[in-house]
Amino acid sequence: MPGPIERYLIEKIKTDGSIHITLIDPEKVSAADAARIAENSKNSGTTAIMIGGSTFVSENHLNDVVKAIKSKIDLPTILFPNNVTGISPHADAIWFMSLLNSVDPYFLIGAQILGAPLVKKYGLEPISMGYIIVGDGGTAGIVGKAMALPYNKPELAAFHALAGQYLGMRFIYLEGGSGAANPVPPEMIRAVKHLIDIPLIVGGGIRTKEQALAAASAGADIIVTGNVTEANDAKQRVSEIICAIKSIKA
Ligand code: 1GP
Repeated sequence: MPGPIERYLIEKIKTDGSIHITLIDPEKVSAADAARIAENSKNSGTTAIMIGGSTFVSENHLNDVVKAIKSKIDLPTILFPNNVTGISPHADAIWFMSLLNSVDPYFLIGAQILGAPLVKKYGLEPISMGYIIVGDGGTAGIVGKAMALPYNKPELAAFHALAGQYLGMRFIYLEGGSGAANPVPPEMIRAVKHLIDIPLIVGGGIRTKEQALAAASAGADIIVTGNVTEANDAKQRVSEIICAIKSIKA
């Protein structure tokens, strides 16, 4: 049964069309900076805050970051773990994810087996998600030992996504890699969306309203931005991105 955070996301997608989620990488920011970024993003109209990063390992700092964010804003906090060290008892929910194109069983099911009892103990809401790394894959691709799917093979991404749906996953995430030179191309988003019936998350390298609009128009239900949210002119750029994706439904 979907929990309250999942129902909130689905409801938002229903009313707004495409929605935006802010990703905060605890490795890159202090707890105070994370809280400031989250507050600015909330003011710009973001829907939720995701917390995680590919090479992040300090559980203490993760706890501080989540607590600081929660003390400032009331948006849902969703963990985006790279490993079992990415689990904090202070968050609301966790993407309970499997890296579908990893060649290492640890990232397919090993970390999940170790993490599941912690998720239960902490009372976190698990939201099942199939994670697919595409393009050059960036750090996430290297750490997760993914066979990154080339941008010119959209059908491969679609087959992975459909397999995830058939395995019971309730969201699919197409990941271009944080800071990717080129975001996931609209043709790939379209091909995946055409085959699946569950919400599609797209992130990695989205820096402009034009890129966000292209992704949302191609079928992305959730647009994730990380780097842009930490930029000096973040307030304006995140607001523009959110306005752009909302304009599709309007
Ligand atoms: C990375 O998809 C996210 O996991 C966000 O990427 O930092 O490039 O926005 P950016």
